[in-house]
Amino acid sequence: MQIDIVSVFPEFFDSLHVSLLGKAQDSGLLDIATHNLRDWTHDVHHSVDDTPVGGGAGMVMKPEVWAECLDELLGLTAASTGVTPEKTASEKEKTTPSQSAAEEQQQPSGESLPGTVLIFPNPSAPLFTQQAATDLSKKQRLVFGCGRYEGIDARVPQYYAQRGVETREYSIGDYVLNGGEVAVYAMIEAITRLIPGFMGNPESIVEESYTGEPLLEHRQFTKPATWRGIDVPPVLTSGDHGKVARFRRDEALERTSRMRPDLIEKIETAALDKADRKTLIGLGWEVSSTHPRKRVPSPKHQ
Ligand code: 6GU
Repeated sequence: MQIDIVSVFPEFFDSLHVSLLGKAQDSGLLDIATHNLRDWTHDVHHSVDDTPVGGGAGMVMKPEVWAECLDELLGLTAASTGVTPEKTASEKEKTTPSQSAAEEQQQPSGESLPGTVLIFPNPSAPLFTQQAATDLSKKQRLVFGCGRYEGIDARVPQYYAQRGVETREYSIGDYVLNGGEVAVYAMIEAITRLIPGFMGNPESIVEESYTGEPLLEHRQFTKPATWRGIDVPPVLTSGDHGKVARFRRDEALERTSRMRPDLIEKIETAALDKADRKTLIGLGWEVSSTHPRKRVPSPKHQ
């Protein structure tokens, strides 16, 4: 996989060359190139931002600089596109501006550079999930455009989507960062570790949280069995593999129920065995329909 990262702080990504990511690059599995957006400026100040049209605080990154950079990296020649027809409000629901832009052109996203995805971190975009990471780990080339300040002029992702480049925008969570760099770093780690051959032990991918069933993982312990007066759960040292598996499964269900009940609601009830159902019922869930539902506490007697 080839990864290109455009940023005004390319040195931020220097640490992508250490650890497992460094090894993957040495072995040829992965090729990561960083680019300084300012290399595509022409003015003496190398300016990349300007004030927002319509007013407001902060600065917005200029479309011209981004387009010169991305045209070159993507091997596209500069060309203008025609006027795009409008969509109805309901058709626009649940699409990012770049997705809807591609659809407005009646052009399947990804038509012009198959295998390449252009990704913009954006706190006002759909959440980046394990599903997105899995999907992106199968692509040939990812190009990340890191915005700073108040983000990049919205016409940039729209433009590339209209030119048939598969273009996506993602947020990594409900909090605000100073720029897209940390978000891109997180996405790259999540994506690249899923490339076949990247991990030393592929089983660790299968077992962990968010793959398959969306459950949080059980707690992990190593030796000694007693440390500073705290014991590991005795069942884990019992040698009974069946009991260990059940204990871990119940712990995963209990932790998920307590910390992420939204994930329990996503489980297909059909995927739960008898013991899972019993555990969930004990945790206050109803398991009679397609997905578990939290039982409403019955009103107290007066
Ligand atoms: Cl993708 N960017 C920024 N600036 N803040 C974020 C984010 C992205 N995701 C969550 N917060």
